[in-house]
Amino acid sequence: SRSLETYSYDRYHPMEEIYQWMSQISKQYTEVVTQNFLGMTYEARPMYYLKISLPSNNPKKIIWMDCGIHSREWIAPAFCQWFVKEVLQNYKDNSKIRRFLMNLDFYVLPVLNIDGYIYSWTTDRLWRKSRSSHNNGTCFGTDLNRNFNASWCSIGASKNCTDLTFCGTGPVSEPETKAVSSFIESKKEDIVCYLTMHSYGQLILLPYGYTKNKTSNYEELIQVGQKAANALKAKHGTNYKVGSSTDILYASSGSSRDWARDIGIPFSYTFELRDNGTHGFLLPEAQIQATCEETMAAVLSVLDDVYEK
Ligand code: ING
Ligand code: ZN
Repeated sequence: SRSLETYSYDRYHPMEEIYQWMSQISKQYTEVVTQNFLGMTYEARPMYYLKISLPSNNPKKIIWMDCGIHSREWIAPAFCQWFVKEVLQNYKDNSKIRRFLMNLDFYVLPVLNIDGYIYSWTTDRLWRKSRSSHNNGTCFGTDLNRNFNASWCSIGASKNCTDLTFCGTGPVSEPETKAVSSFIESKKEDIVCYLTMHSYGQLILLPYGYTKNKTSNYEELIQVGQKAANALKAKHGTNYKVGSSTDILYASSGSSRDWARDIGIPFSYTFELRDNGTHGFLLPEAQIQATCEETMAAVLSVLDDVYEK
């Protein structure tokens, strides 16, 4: 099959199609991509990440990217798929991508919150959280981006299940966050960059969200982020703001990005993709291509900087 070429990257896809896409591209590109089991979701669906890696004698560092921790932010999984497609289509001819792959492995988790993503397709388009059951089955969903072990539930998160930012019953109480945390923890010595894709707001956010304190490499994170925002704008003129979560968005605890920085991954960013609120989470399919093109430019810019360090 020619799934990589014929798949519609400018459309949103239900989870079943994303599962098929993952399995097909890993069969079509056996020499560079493998599909790997990460864990099970609350509703017992398998989570897989794609590892894109070329054989090389160099010791390689890892770039991690996850999409779809919040289910209604459909543009994020669309970007993870776009990113994989671009790398696979271009690594042979594009010297920059080839050079990255000689020195870096990409680990991509296209949909982190699979149960929520399916629910946003079948039942409630604006569902954000996971689908875990609480209070004797009367309340559903943990905000997985408040459930990581980074000053858990101290600020900008709620202990009430009926809230959108419910932090769960304890740090890393959810199977999805457990799967991601333990995998990243096991590879942390080699991971140089943690990227997590959200929408919307057109922001590149750096740590921290749970404190006003700055990370030790704050200036560098700002510089790399600002350069990425410039590369992004050069594509289609889209404006992004760059800064820490507390400075330019809001305070929040338990995010994957803050946790990744706290365990020692030097570069850790949240991308808030298009738009600025006109369509919000309901970004029209007509904007997928341009959004992915510009985001790709930004991510490549980050990789350029990360790779040189
Ligand atoms: N925004 C993110 C949220 O989880 C965020 C913003 C990211 C805050 C990372 C803190 C850390 O609320 C969306 N749109 O989900
Ligand atoms: Zn989000």
